[in-house]
Amino acid sequence: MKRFAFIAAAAATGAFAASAGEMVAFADIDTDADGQVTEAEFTAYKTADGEVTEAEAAEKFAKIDADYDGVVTEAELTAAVEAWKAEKADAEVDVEIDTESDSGY
Ligand SMILES: [Ca+2]
Ligand SMILES: [Ca+2]
Repeated sequence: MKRFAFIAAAAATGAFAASAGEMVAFADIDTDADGQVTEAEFTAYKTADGEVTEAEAAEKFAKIDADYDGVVTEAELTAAVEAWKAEKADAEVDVEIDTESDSGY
């Protein structure tokens, strides 16, 4: 029973870490607190847990840096997070629509 409790706790911690990763805090990424996130700061933040490679981080950074000036502002980050949320909401709606259309075939 103890072993089961430990596994459940570990799973819960993992789930929390995943959702915390999605709730991006600008200040956490902007390590020198100059109000701008450089690619180096972003890469260091994203690769810290070892789940994201430097190449993946660079790709994400390029997507967030909407005006391509090489730094991400808090506004750009917020916009990217909002876009991601909207995308996720759309995806959930699509799944529901797909499920219904599939039953029609
Ligand atoms: Ca910075
Ligand atoms: Ca920018």
